[in-house]
Amino acid sequence: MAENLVALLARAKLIRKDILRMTTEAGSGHPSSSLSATEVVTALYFGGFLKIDPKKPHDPNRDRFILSKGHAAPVIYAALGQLGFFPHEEIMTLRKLGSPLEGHPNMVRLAGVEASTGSLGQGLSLGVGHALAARVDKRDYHTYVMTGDGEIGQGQIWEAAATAAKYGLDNLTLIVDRNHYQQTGAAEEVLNMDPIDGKLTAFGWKTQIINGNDMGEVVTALNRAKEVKGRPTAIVSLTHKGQGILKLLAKLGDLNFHGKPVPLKYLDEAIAEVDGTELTPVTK
Ligand SMILES: Cc1ncc(C[n+]2csc(CCOP(=O)(O)OP(=O)(O)O)c2C)c(N)n1
Ligand SMILES: [Mg+2]
Repeated sequence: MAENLVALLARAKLIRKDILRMTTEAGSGHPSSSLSATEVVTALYFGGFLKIDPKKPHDPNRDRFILSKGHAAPVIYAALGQLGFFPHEEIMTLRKLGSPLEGHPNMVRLAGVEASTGSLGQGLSLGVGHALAARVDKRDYHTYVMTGDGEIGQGQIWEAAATAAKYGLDNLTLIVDRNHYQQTGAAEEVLNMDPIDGKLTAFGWKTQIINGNDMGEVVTALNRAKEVKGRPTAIVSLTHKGQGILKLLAKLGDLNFHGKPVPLKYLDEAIAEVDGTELTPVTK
């Protein structure tokens, strides 16, 4: 059942806290990349957009979400765990030997994961494949793909973008998580892909630019995306890497915080920031 806006905002907090706890427990992983994507992932999984059923994870009619920026796996593990695709407490096994919650999503090990990603640049091609398959099989499922803003420097993204436009894949939606950073620094300094919406428009896509950390804007954009006919649609989702714990990241002096878990001694502070509550000062 689709959650309303108030419930989605509360859900996003639960997702963020799961992301923080599981990566700190693992001692590795990519919380900041997961936190920027939280509103979009929350809206997709809990806002009534993805028609999926944890009891029938391989239903041929299910909608697909492909996390092309696979290093943000904790955000989908949090969503899948909260939906009951696996026992929720297993999120704490992230990256442990034998756990199906691998550092990058593995579709063979975990039901609900649509694609094994992590080698950046491949997810949009996989999405084009699913969208074309839907047409061939006469099924009306929708395929969503999320890439990073650094990731779109990969050439394969643009082969897929051209192919999606060629076939007029209106059952495909790309979300670019425009958090302004990639692994080694500012995304536009490593390889400037601006204007992202202009490039996609030139390739034949319908585009929207939104504040991707505003749940209301995300829900509106996803609704609009479903209405587009005759061409694929993209949402350039302007976000903050580490959204939810930006005060802590500023204090730690690293607003990218790429591939770093929050150290255990800061975990309570991070969770309090997500909750919007102040930690009770420790009195001596
Ligand atoms: C093909 C490939 N090259 C390099 C990497 C290493 N790598 C992992 S995350 C990352 C940065 C990705 O940045 P972005 O797409 O902006 O995602 P963000 O973490 O900012 O959400 C890189 C280069 C990779 N996973 N795959
Ligand atoms: Mg980025």
